[in-house]
Amino acid sequence: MPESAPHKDMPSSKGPQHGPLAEARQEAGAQGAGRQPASTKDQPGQEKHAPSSSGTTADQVASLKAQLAEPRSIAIVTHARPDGDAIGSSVGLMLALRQMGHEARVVVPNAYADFLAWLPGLEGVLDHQTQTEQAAQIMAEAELVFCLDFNTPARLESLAQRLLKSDATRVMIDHHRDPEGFTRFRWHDTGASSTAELVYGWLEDMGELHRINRDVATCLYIGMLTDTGSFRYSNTGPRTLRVAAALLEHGVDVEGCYARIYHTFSEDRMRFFGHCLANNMRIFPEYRTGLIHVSRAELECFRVRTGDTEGLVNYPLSIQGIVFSAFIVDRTNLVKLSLRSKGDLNVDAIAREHFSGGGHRNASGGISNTDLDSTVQRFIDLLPTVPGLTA
Ligand SMILES: [Mn+2]
Repeated sequence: MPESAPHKDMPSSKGPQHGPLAEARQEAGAQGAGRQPASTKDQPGQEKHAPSSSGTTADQVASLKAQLAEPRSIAIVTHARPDGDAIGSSVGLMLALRQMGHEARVVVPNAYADFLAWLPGLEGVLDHQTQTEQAAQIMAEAELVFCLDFNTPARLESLAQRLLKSDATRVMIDHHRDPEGFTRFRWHDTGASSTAELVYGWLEDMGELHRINRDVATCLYIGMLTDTGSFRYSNTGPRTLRVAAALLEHGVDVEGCYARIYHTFSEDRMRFFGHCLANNMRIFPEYRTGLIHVSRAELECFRVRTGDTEGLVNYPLSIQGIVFSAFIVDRTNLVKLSLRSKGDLNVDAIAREHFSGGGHRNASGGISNTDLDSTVQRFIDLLPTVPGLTA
């Protein structure tokens, strides 16, 4: 994903994890999950001393330590269409668990993006969609299942049933709001930048920080880098940078990591962005709004591939004074909208009310059943009605 990727600019929220809402949520990720105290409800012994920022109790730490005192078969699962944090935290944990003497594999519901394909340890990842039998076997044999970067089994899609069927001990490590109670153990902190940051905390709690080597550090660093938009979103806290610093002590190649994640445009994609910005962007200063529209013919002309439009919606927000941005694209059978805002402007409400969608306050998505031109016009017509837009 590009540097400008919208992914993580918003708080996460609960609700059904499918349809346009889920898509917007997926786009929005977990950034800004809010620096709130970790939820400790449903946790055994929550009144006891909490040794870590995740609200995990000393009892929980001791109990899990005891379970890991002998070699175990461990599966690590993470959410569908896994992003940098999902893969980085999962593979980083897998490599650390292996060094602790366990047999560990990562099972993903479906494919991760190409820009992650260089990470160390990926040979330990099974794709439940394409390697179903092997993945099923790992899930069936696992004594423990670590659930990383998601808080409801629904985010596992087709893999969810395998998780719920297994009688393995489940451990959640996550930073999304309102976790469901489907795990025995929980390392959960909405104030953490990323699940990768929490995996570091987990290793700390377990007394296993010495397992971190350059590969583990690189995986965890990628999780932190991508979930914080390169350490620039509001979820970047003092601890985030302290943990990142500790990872750098292990020799993470900062420049190389950045380039492998963000300097990944094809020439087609770069020219497509240029075309959109030069020819398809409309700015409405009186409404502090920018809009980019793309037709199906243009998608074909620039050989735009899945994921190539990602991040484009953020560009108008870089114009001084613009607080509201829309990307409207004519996909096969459907016109789709991505909405972004800065500050208090609630694009979740706009998407819900006008475009059968939703998401977060500053990042949402929706759909339109009319054609591209009339959708664009409808969007422009609603600007005067949006509270707080006129300066
Ligand atoms: Mn995350």
